[in-house]
Amino acid sequence: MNNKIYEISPGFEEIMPKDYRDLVNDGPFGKKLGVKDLGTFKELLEEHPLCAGCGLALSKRLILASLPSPENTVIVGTTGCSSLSFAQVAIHNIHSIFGNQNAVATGLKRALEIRFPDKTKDVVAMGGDGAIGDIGLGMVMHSWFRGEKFTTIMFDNEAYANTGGQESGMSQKGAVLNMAPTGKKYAKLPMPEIARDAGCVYSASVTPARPKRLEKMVRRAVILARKLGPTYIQIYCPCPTNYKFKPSESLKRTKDMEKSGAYQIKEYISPAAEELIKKFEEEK
Ligand SMILES: Cc1ncc(C[n+]2csc(CCOP(=O)(O)OP(=O)(O)O)c2C)c(N)n1
Ligand code: SF4
Ligand SMILES: [Mg+2]
Repeated sequence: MNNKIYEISPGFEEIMPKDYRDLVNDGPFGKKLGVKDLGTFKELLEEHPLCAGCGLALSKRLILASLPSPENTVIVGTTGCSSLSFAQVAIHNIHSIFGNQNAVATGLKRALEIRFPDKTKDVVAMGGDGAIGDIGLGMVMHSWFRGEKFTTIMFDNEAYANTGGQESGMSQKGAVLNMAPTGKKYAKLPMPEIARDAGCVYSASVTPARPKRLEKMVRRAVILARKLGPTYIQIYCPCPTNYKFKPSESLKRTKDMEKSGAYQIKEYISPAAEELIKKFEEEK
């Protein structure tokens, strides 16, 4: 990754926060690292405002460390807890109004293709389960129907966390939240299957308890989107604040969710995507 875009203007070195100086001086740019080196560098700067133990923060760091070409990537975020830490992200990103991320990403990807015809520019739309699975679902699905070539990543904390804990379509049946006191009445939306059926050439679900798997999925999704069409990844992000468990128990909860089958790791790959994956993973 080229760190030119983050260089500190002469004369401002002293007043920039230490985290920022560390990032410029010792960051991952130009080195081929990955999730195994997480903790030795910062793509999501420290001092972000998410709660202690928030699964979004960990998942976001893992995603950022997994992007195949971060200096040529633009992230389109949207309203929700995840948007609160985009100011700390050292990769180009823009904010879109709640649920609009896939419409904005569509325009951006098309514009980048016209502006940089000889370069590969990756676009990744990211948002919560409310933004992607509920309120923005129409725009999400239509970007998939149209075959837009970018990746959509859902931070699935199974709630509208940022607004105090309403149930979402992605909450589990029976989930009780601050503003869903009688328990959710219907099942979690089958988003990986919906994505597959709506035209995503690659659709996967994973948790941050499996960083290597997550890394592989993000790389596959972004590279496949360049050539073939839309791709989707869903990541379970435990929310201790709304689900009322200790922040120190987030990873344990994630593993328990997997063990009980409440959260399943999935990967759907279209035949064309399978062929392409074989090619680029052999080359690698
Ligand atoms: C158009 C619009 N509708 C509703 C809201 C209020 N709102 C802000 S964040 C949010 C919930 C976000 O839930 P989710 O996408 O799951 O993200 P999380 O906060 O859980 O990470 C809602 C309903 C808004 N800001 N804009
Ligand atoms: S409310 Fe939940 S999702 Fe939002 S920052 Fe806190 S722990 Fe993370
Ligand atoms: Mg949510």
